[in-house]
Amino acid sequence: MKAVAVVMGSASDLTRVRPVLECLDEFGVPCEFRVLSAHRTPGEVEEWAASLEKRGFGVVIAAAGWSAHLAGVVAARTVLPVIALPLSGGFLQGMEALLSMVQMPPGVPVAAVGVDGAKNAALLALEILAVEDHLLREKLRAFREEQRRAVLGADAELGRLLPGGGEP
Ligand code: RP5
Repeated sequence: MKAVAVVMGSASDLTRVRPVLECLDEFGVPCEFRVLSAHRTPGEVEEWAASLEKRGFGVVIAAAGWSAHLAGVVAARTVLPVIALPLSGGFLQGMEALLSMVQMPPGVPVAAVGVDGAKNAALLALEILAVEDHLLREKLRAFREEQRRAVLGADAELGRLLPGGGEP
């Protein structure tokens, strides 16, 4: 099974990034997790990103806040798919990070999820790995089914509790 490489720009990002690690762990998918900054440790980011493909990683998640160029810098050094996770916490509540990430100039793309969309970043990474991993695909299908049941359970429960709720 290929692994997921996860990087965040600062230790101060951990609270918002933790759901990535929890989700990958729930699915039993290995990951490497680093704190590296595009502007404070540019050499190390480049070296790390350039090493990923030959070390068996299949996809990268790069999380950062403020004017977030980490995902783009990582993408510049690898042809592995890079998922950009913009984080809130900056002056513009994550809008600056979102735009920095989603508006990559043509030629070196990153796939951006929503602000603080850590769980979606992890799920998207899993879906990318699942293209070549039948077992992981089955786990993702089971997860979707769990969600379906949870919504239908809530629907039935509210139908019992509230006037007008539930099926006629
Ligand atoms: C970004 O700058 C980091 O991803 C973090 O979100 C933000 C602030 O970093 P610290 O000053 O808290 O280290 O590079």
